[in-house]
Amino acid sequence: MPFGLIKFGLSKKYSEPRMFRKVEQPRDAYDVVIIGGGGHGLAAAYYLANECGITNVAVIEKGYLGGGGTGRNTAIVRSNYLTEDGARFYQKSVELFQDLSRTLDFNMFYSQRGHFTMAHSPASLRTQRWRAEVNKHLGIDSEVVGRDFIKKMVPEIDLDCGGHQPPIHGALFHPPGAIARHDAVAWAYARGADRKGVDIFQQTAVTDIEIEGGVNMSGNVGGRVVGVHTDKGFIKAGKVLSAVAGWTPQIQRMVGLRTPLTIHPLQAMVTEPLKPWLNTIVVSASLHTYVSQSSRGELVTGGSLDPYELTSTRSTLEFAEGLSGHLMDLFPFLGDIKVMRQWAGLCDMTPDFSPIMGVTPIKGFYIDAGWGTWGFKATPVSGYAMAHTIANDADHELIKAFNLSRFGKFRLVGEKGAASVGH
Ligand code: PYC
Repeated sequence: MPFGLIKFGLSKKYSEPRMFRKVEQPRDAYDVVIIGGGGHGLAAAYYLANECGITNVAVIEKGYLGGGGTGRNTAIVRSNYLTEDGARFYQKSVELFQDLSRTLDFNMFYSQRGHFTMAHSPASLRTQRWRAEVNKHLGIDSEVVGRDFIKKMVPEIDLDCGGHQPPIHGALFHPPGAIARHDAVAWAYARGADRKGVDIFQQTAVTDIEIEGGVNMSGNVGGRVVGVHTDKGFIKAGKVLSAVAGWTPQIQRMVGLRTPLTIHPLQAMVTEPLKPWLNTIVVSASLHTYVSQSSRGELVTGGSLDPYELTSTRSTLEFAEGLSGHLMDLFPFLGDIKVMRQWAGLCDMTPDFSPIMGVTPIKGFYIDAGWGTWGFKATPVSGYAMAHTIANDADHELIKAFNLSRFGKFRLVGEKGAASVGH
């Protein structure tokens, strides 16, 4: 064992540095309480403190930081969306991601790889063309490419899928597509927020939210937030952000808000490490498969949503079998590779496949939800936009289209065609 390591381990002088302070007890009051210590909640805390000058902030997490959707995704970053609102929003996220390791002084292993969305039919190719046009209009690097280009970039792929599936006709290629180390994103935002004075509480549950006013005479939800009850006591706060993704229904019940969210598990798995061979991210929505190779050599891969509503992060053999079959349709030589781990995350699905963000009918209660299968890549921009929304008590320009009120006005932001995951 290297001498430096022994010295570090035994000496009090070299005690293990903590990434952030451990605050035992919340204060009586904060300006803002953020429910949820995942990437989104922590990023909102960081931008509130760093950009909006609001540092009297508490983040309340019932488990551990990044233990929900942040640590359970396949870490893909891209902005090749279908609608102008979606593409613009994710474009800002990619820009923030590209500089994030430097901004937060924390290596997130951000690795730009290029992202292929394979089209197995003329109809799918048409959708990819549409996406490419929207993307190009906004200055996002995306292009429809043919089979020769795909084969050159991914020589191992079987474009005919062994005859078991419809052949690949072409693809949408998005050079800025990237992967990152997902835990590091949560830790870096937590450390950044902590250094600005934000208090972070893990293993602390919000049990209720106190509203003054509440439901009015016409039965409409309203009133204003005055604080949150936790298992460590009541915390007074005039502004509360819910950033709990798959747990949003539990929080929305506390304030009497209705959303059209349904919760479904989404499963993923990693293989044993292999020598580097896959330099890009490969997605086939028709085969319900997406795969990239991590810096450790593991193939990180996932499938479609479980088709039933369930708030549980169990994983199934049926999923591993189904996904392995589709992976082998694309890359037949993977037949001998071992699967090392599999898991599930919770997806809070909206009818239009876009998030729900912004102010709500309850004054001081803000929502960041509807992350479905696309939440990790929005971590920086959701934090940034929610921080500005909370500070100004008005939806930030980038998220105006995603307000909960759109469902009552039939102004949906249809992004199903840009989802990587089969539904
Ligand atoms: O939206 O890029 C995506 C994605 C990949 C895996 C799950 N969602």
